[in-house]
Parts: sequence; structure tokens; C-alpha cells
Amino acid sequence: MSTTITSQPFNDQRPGTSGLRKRVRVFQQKHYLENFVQAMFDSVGDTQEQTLVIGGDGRFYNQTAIQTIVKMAAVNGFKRLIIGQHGLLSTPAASCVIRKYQAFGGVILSASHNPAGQEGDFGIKFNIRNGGPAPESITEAIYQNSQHISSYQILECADISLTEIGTQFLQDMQIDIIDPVADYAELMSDIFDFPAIRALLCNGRFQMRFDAMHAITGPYAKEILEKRLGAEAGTVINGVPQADFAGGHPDPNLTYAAELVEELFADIGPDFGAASDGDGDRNMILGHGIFVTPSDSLAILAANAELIPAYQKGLKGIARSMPTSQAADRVAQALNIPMHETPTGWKFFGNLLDADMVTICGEESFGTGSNHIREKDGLWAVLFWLNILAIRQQSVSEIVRQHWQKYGRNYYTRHDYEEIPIEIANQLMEGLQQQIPDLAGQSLNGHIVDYADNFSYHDPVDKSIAENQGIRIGFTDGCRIIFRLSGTGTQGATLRVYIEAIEDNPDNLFEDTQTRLKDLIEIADSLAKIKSLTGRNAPTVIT
Ligand code: G16
Repeated sequence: MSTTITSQPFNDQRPGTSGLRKRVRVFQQKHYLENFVQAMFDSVGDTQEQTLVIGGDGRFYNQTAIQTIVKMAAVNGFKRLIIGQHGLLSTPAASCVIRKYQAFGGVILSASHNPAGQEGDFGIKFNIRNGGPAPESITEAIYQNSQHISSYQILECADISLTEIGTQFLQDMQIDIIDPVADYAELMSDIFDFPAIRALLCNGRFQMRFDAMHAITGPYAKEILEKRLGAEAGTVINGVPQADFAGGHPDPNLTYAAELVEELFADIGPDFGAASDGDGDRNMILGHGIFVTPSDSLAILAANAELIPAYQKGLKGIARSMPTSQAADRVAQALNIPMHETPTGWKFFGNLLDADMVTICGEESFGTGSNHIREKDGLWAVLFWLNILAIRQQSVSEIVRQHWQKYGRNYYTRHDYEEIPIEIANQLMEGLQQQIPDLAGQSLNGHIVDYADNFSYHDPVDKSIAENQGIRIGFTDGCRIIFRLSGTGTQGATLRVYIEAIEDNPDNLFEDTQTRLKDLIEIADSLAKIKSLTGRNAPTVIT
């Protein structure tokens, strides 16, 4: 029986960089999830007779939320739901499934790399017909609707079964429970040279380790790397998804994937290491004794794209988020293809990909992807690297070094200050904003400021404008310092400081990054007064 439940708005339902992310206990408040879902269904266009994909990263509350969404979808017009078995779909797999079955859109339940469990985080976002995150026009409409909501509609019925693959009906609505891995694995085999990768993984010498961090990519990596590509059993570690990610923080970076990093930096270690995050869209790439920064990884993938079957014909263009280093710009220039600079947030790549203006995109936040779907894709990046290694028959370290020798190196680091009080963070950003008009022309530690602004993006496709996307300070020598507040945290504010220096001298390509960037790090602290305002002596995380 369909019931209309009376409700009242919650004032904290504005989606951030990637959907609505909150503590689980916030989502557990009566009517909280239901209000957001109703606001979402009311904002995404005509839902009558449409097909909706649903899945999540398996974290605590995933299945509970899915049952609610299913019961609301049934009375909001949908005619068919496609749901991953056990409610699982990695974010890239959800994007793949939306596109493959030409669905109206999808609901993805994830808080990405944020810790999970009863005390952890939960999240929900809507992806549109192209498989990508809803643009700001829709996320803002969801927020506005959430602020005026007075009731929602839900079917009163028993829970559906998420365990058996197959078809069931809820009133007139068809529900297909699908294998969450199969469609994605097939797509990967269409893109990459699986026989070449298989030959590498089975040559008896090459060793690799993939850390699924107890999150969603375990089943995907086991199926693709171990089963289809023949990597030895045990290549995938922490491969069984757990509702609390085993108490960990599935963020594939030097801090949170420390065990993997240690193994790759040991005297005798694997040739290749990789990790993905909670929902499978991020990636970290390591070689024996080397960490490849996400910005370098983007540049190297683009420079080697012709080795990959799907990209043999060349790239239409490359896109990167504004804070991502300019390493890929050098590749675009050499390939004579356009380079696009967008705000942080994968949603900003969607229009460029749909318009076929770019083929490969990437972000400093461990995200890389291409036109094959409309989300960043962790395992895709790992397979891309394996394909390059299989063809070039060189180590990761040799490939990176040769890349720097050819294109120059962009030394790059990101310093995160997590959970600082929101008022302090706002004060710090306001202080920077006030300095903007006077900075150009000033000499700071020997670097002359070329420009200072708060980044605005003018989308060349739909002409929309996104303002206040981060404070940029560019120097005449190509160095950059960027400040912005994260849009994905759930506690206090996270200040991100991005620092980049350009090096073309072949004698200076192999220095320690933090040492090389020391003078710029000092400039950043003195301009933003980080230490004095936050009381912190060091960042929480350095990547
Ligand atoms: C999300 C977005 C990314 C963004 C990242 C960090 O990733 O999809 O585009 O780069 O957050 O954003 P922020 O710097 O605002 O925290 P994910 O993997 O968390 O979904």
C-alpha cells in the first residue's frame, strides 16, 4: 500500500563535491534519508516508466538504505530497477551499468574513502543518464526541494531479496538483481589488451599486489586480475568487502595504505602495487621503490595511450581539475591536443566527455578515468598501467624517469589539515581572498607572483559558470600554490593546500619532493597564516 508520510525539512541536505555525505547516525534520523530521496526523485526529471540502477560500496547501512529507496521508487513511477547483488556496485561499475542498460540514472550509496560502520559515514548521490554524477543544476534543485519538503511517498511492504540473481516484482515494478562484476569486467576486456597483460602476470617473474582495503574492489580485482588475467592467488589482499572496512580508512594514499607502501619500498618487493578506495573509483599506483603521484600518473597514461587498444587512434583532449599538477598539460602540448582545466569534482568532466572534447581525465585526488564511463575508475587505471608495463617491458620507475626526462617534472604535493573548526577555515580563506588584489607582481621567497585569483570555470558546453572554486596563486616561473576547502569532509573543515614547482633541468629531476618544495610551502603558510590560525604545526596528511 502506498503511503504519504508527513515530514519536515532538514537544513543540512546540500550535496557536496560528490553527493550528500554525513555520519551514519545523521542518516538514521527519522525521515532523513526518505526526505533526501523524495527531493532527489522530484528533481531529476520525469521518473514515470523509467529504469533506475541502485548499488553501493557495501558499507554499513547500504542494504537498509536500498530497501527504503526501492520502496520509494515503486511509488515514484519507476518501472524497472537494476540492483547489484547484495546491494553492491562499485561507483565505476554503477556508471558502466547505467550506460550499458540505457537507464534513466542511478542511485549510488557511498561515502567513498571515508571510514564506515555505525560510527562512520554514509552517502548518497544521483547519477544521470550518461552514467556520471548529476551536474550542479540538479544537485542544487535537490537541495532546494529538500528545504521545502512536507511529505514523501513510500510503499508499505516487506523487504525485497537482494541475495539471488534474477527478476522479481514489487507491484508492477520489475527488479533485476544482477552480478555486480560481470558487466564491468567485460567492459575492461574490451578496452585493454588482456592477452598481453596475462602474459606479463604469468611470466613467472612479475609480481604485483593489489590492496582492496576491505572495500568494494575485492570481488572486482579477484575476478579480473586473478581469474581472467591469471595473476597468482593472493595478488589481491584485503579482498573481502566488510561493512566497516575492517575499521580502516580505505583511502589509497601514502598514509592510509601504509602496509602496501611498506611492501613496495622493501629491499625485495613486488614490481607493481596498487590500491583502490571504498567505492572503487580512486587508485594509487606504486612501482618497486616508487610512488607515482596521481598527477604524474595522468600525464603518463595520456603519453602512452596509443599502446592501449581502445585509445590507439589518439586522444581528443585531456582534462584535469584545477589543483591537479600541470604535468598533463605538457603531454597535451606535445600531442597537440586541447587541455581543459575544471573545478574539483568529477561531475565537471561529464560535459566535456559527452561532447567528445576529451578522452582522458584526472585529478590529484587519486582519480583517473576516460570516456569509457562517466566516473573515475580505480581498476581501469591499474589495468592501464599493467597494459603499459606489458608492452614497454620496463619497470614503473624506468617509465616515470623517462617521462620526466622527456617532458620535465612537476614536483607536486598536497597538504591536508583535517577537522579544523569551520569558522577558522573560513577566516583563513577570507584572509587569502583579501590579499588577492595586491599579490600580482610581489616577490615571495624569490618567486614573482604572476596572478592571484579565485578560480571560476566557464563550461564550454552548457555555458554554466562555477565560481569560488579555490584560490590560485601562480608565479612567473610556473610554480603554483592553491588553497581550497574540501567538499567531501563530514566533520569540521578540511583545508587543502596544493603546491607545485616546475623543473626542466635534467640534473634536478630526482630530488625529494618536500625538500624541493620547501620554499613554496613556507610561502603558503605565511600567506594563509596556517600555523597561527589553526594552531597546527603540521598537516594531517601529506601526499
Ligand atoms: C570526490 C570527487 C572528486 C574530488 C574528491 C575530493 O571523490 O568525486 O572529484 O576530487 O572528492 O574532493 P574534495 O577535495 O572536495 O574533498 P570521491 O572519491 O571522494 O568520490
